[in-house]
Amino acid sequence: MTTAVHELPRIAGELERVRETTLELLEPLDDELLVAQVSSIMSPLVWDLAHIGWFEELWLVRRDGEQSAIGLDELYDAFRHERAERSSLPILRPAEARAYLEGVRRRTLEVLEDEPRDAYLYGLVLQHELQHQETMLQTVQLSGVAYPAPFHDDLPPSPEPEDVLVTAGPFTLGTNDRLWAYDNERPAHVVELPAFRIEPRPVTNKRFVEFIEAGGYRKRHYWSDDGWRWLRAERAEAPLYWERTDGGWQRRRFGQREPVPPDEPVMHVSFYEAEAVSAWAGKRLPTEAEWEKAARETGATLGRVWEWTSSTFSGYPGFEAFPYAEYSEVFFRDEQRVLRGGSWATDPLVARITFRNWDFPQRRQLFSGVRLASDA
Ligand code: AVJ
Ligand code: FE
Repeated sequence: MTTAVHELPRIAGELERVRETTLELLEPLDDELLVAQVSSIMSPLVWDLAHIGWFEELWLVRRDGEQSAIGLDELYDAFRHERAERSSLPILRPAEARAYLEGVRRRTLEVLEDEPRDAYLYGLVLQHELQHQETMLQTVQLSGVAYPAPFHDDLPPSPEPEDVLVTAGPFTLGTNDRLWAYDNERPAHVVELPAFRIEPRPVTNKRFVEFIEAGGYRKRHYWSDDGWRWLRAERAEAPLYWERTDGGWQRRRFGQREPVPPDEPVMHVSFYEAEAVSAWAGKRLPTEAEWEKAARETGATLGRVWEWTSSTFSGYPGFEAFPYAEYSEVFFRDEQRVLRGGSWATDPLVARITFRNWDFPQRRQLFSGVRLASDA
């Protein structure tokens, strides 16, 4: 799919918009934080930054098989080194990384003008940068530094929801779109589901506190075997960043302590906690097929928190890796759980109904919450 001339201004505009957001996101942070290994499960922020440029160079500038000019493949190919090792590699310093991104961008725009690459490659690179923005915000939150928390007041209160019935019958899961969709969203295929019920909104903090006060973190029967093992090892008593005080539950959000806002969706819960709160409510997690059908037929509230589903990450029937197996295929493993919907930190270019996110079930640094389903 080559790029039509009339598409060029939109592509150039999106490249600029997304880059501005990346730089704005890092702007308030000093170099010391940018190079720090904040957590063993995250890259140093300056690695994410240069990796964004490296990925752009790979897909939008370099010719097939061409090496990166200054040997950056060894440093910025995500499969060469674990995240925890990256701060001890000779990675670019913040000023060098910024200069590298600028240089790549200059060449990207030249190529775009002279001999544009296939349109989907621009979509790939834009979405890649946006996904790393969300990853970087997770790292900033983990670091605990004071940071102008974005979008905080945009979350409207969500009153406790009623169930919505989704009637039995076939629907189309996934898409055949080849412009914006990732390989793991294809091919579209018909799935037949029994009727089920699903809540129209994610579980709120207020409801999650009820779960905690009901002994949710102490009662074995709410937890799966793996979940209970995780709970014992982690000694979790509440979502990540929460703390019980004399004045009630507080949380740390981008360096600020604040009372947990009762009407916001609960955030920073693992898959295991999502399962447990479901069991406490007498419900269950939706499968990702149920999630997508409900989103199509009932109009979901996308973009508040990522929602854990009960599905493990795998290829749809007829899946073909494209354009590289390391985006999705190497993660098709039973231990990876699918999350759907998108969080407040997810750009609309990424948060589409068919988009599939995934992570290990124990992860809580994600802006992750939970929505409850049940059999009809
Ligand atoms: C889709 C968020 C799981 O961060 O591992 C970024 C996105 N892939 N660079 C990840 C991704 C390659 C991916 N997730
Ligand atoms: Fe990446």
